[in-house]
Order: sequence, then C-alpha cells, then structure tokens
Amino acid sequence: MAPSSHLSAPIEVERKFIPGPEVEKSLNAIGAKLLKEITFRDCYYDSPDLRLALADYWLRKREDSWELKYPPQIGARGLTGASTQYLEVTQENQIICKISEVLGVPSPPNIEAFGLGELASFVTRRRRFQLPLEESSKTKVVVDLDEADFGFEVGEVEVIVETQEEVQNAMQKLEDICKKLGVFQESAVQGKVSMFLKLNRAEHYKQLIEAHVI
Ligand code: V4E
Repeated sequence: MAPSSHLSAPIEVERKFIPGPEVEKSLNAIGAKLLKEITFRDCYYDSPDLRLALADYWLRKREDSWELKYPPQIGARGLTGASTQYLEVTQENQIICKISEVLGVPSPPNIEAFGLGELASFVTRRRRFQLPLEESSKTKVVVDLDEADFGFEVGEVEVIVETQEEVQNAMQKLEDICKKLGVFQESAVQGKVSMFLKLNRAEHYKQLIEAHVI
C-alpha cells in the first residue's frame, strides 16, 4: 500500500532558545558553518475565532509561498516539553484539504477563497548555520538565528526526521546541542508569532495561552 501524504510528510523537530551574545562564538567552536542569510515576510492567516491556531494549525504565506504547519498526531499538540514537532506542507491542494478538515467546510478552489484574515505579519532576518555531521549519523542539524522586525530575537535548533520513532532521539539531540551552545533552558521559549500576538493582539494571545497552544 502506498504511504499516505500525511505519513510521508517529513517531521520538523525544533527547540527554540534565547540567543545570548556568545552564541555565535559557541557555534564557531563546535564547527558550525554559516549556510545562508535570508530575509522574508511571513503573514499568518486564521478565522476571526482562531479556529486554526486553537487546533495548533499555522497557515502562513512566506513571501509568495503558502505553508501549513500542524501536529503529526490528530488532536495532539506540537509542543512536547520545550521542543516541538510539526509536519509542514507546501502544496496548495494538500493545504486546502487540511484546512477544510479543521474548519469543517468544503474544499474551495484556492486558499484565498477560505476568506481568512491576517493574524500576524512581520519580517525576519535569518542566519542559518549547519552543524558538522556526526559520524554514525546522517541527520543534518541546522541552527537559525532570527531577528524579527518588531524587535525580537530567537534562535532554534532543527532536525528533520521521517518517522515518529525518530522524534524522541531527535529531541534528545536538540537538548544536547542547546547545552553545548550554552543556550539550554528547561522550559519552552516563545517564538516570533507568540511574541507578535503578545505585543499586538493581546486578546488573541490570551485565548491561545488559555488553550495551552502557545
Ligand atoms: C508552530 C507554531 C507557530 C508557527 C510558527 O512556527 P515557528 O517554528 O515559531 O516559526 P519559524 O519562522 O521558526 O518557522 P520555520 O522557518 O522554522 O518553519 S506559532 C506557534 N506555534 C506553536 C509553537 C509552540 N506552541 N511553542 C513553541 C516553542 N513553538 C511553536
């Protein structure tokens, strides 16, 4: 039987951290290489009653491309401890299918036709570093240092895995790397969207905090 698109979508496992002044030195010390520097605008969309975010579904347009992040397990959250796991789909037909499911509406011909409103919009300057591959492992680990245009900085360590069985190991690896970089924090660190909502949409922020989504 062919695997379903849901099962075969790669799982992004991430851990955020607060980048201190020494983080670049620490990255250097462990042999990380700057891969690229990019700047992009993200616009997040939702219904007025936050039906997507409350289900932990995050629909955004990054520059001109639609992307949807959602938890691998139906009904579960993407946040486990201080790490997250999300599937990310970029094909419009797959995004439409998922959004229709969550909103409980028929699939429209395009994403715009859902009539969703803008939840957040900001520009990020990102520097992406790649860590040296460990012997005995072919898993690529990247570290992003992000600066959002509303005056917020956050870092994240990320690996992509193929199966649920690999997630636990990946989370352990992210924890170890944060410790090596001197940025380990036991509890989850807020991301750009959370901080944007806290600063600009206090009501929405409160609702999502109360629902334990952020
Ligand atoms: C998944 C999610 C949100 C959408 C934004 O995801 P994030 O990883 O913060 O953005 P970014 O720009 O780093 O995406 P990338 O380029 O890596 O694909 S907003 C809130 N969530 C859920 C969430 C959460 N509850 N807790 C933490 C620590 N992160 C995300």
